[in-house]
Amino acid sequence: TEEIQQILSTLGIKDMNPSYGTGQEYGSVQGGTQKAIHSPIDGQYLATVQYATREEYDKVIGAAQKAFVEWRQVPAPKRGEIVRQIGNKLREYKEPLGKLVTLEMGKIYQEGLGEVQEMIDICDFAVGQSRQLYGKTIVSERPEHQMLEKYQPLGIIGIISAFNFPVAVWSWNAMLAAICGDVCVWKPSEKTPLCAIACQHIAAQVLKENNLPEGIFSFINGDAELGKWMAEDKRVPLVSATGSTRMGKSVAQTVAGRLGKSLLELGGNNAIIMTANANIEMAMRATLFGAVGTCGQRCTTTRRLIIHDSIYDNVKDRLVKAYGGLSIGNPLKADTLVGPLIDQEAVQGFTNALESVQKEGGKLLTGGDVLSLNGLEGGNYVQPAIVEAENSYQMVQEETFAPILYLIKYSGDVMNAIDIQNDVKQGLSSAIFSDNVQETETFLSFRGSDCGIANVNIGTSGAEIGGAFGGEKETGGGRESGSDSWKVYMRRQTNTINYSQELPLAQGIKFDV
Ligand code: UN1
Repeated sequence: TEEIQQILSTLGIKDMNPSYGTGQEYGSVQGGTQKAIHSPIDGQYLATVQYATREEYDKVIGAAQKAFVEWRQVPAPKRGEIVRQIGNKLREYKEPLGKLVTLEMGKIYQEGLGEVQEMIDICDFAVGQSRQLYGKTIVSERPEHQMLEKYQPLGIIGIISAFNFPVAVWSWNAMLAAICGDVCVWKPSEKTPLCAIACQHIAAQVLKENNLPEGIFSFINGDAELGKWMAEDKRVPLVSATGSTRMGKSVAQTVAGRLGKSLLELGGNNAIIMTANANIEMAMRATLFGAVGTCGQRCTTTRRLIIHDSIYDNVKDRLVKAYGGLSIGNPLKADTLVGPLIDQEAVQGFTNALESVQKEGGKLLTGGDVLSLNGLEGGNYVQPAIVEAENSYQMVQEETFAPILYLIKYSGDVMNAIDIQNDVKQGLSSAIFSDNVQETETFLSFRGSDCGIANVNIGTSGAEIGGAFGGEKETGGGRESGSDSWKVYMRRQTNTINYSQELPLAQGIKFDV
């Protein structure tokens, strides 16, 4: 608790009263449920936050609507300047914020810092993008006509984010939305509200320093009910939701019911293919990071390893050995590679999945224990597991948000491996390790990986922010972060301008009066 107090005060958060979260102008949150937050590291109490009531939610949306009218008038490069200042503050607060991520979410400190770095990077990206909200000019089929395409601000963007990337995913959405002229209302995961309070505080400080309304970036704590309010709310033209497929389906159906837009980045079931031509050394390192990094709680986590039969036993033995030497423990300690799971429910999910997959015929090769570590008895530690399995097993088809790696053997051609890789409901990230160009190009071709992310000789997780991030099938189809993802946050308009004195109709239609 002393540690958390120190971090919060370094971040300038004097009052842990969650009323802060919805912004000072709106008054305090008084009505809703209280929720105590405990660290997954050792179970220590961190703070208590309060959920907003429906009235308070409406107040925040009302203020966001007002802020939008002001913000959309600010020229996009000037909006970029605000995002630049946020990026600078994040640089300044990188260590305490990274540490807060570790304390509240449990990922190792290096990954906590890495997550803040993703925020800084997306700020830089958004600043550049703020001068590049390009539309096309289009030649008209009519004389002395001109056509063009414009991107206009959309309005309020609802952001629903997950516990596993408690700060970065907000920034991917919020920084792009901001340069597009939109305002954001953020519903962070119930499991990581403190990280959200810290980010909100940083954004609010910058707004205040620039005399801008705080409704440009808002946040509200709440549970699934709050998510439902947002999904149903016509005042929120776009809802961007990151998390489980179950949550995404419910949000998408509700948003679609009012013909709103949703941007979905949901579950993955990511595989690495290791062919007979793989550089095994590299593939092993990528697999380890992908499978046990963040304790298996990335949506890009490597969950399946599809290995050619000629190298299968070799890879299996080496992996089992490497798993034996993993340093599991306090994520704040420099030599720890695997921290805790987020909560006891996740630990239960891990053990249940292992039990089920063994009933289906899976063979547990290593790991699977629930650990009680000295001095960290209240933490949620597990021994990452490797299971020999078939792709068709029901458990292998599911995304279990925990460190379980399934080994699947294939034989013959690379197409056999690709078919296995694609034979799941999800379609987020995928990778192949091979030094054979026929194999790698096939993997990247129309009959190759069906995922939103397909990599060669690097693993499934740890994507750079410059690319569009997201996936196909039950992953939801949305793309966040880099490339042209910004377009989702704008409404697109086609303009036809006639600078002649005639009124020729399209398609040569005659309609003379
Ligand atoms: C997520 O798990 O929701 O590619 C995001 C990665 C990170 C982002 C993961 N850059 O693993």
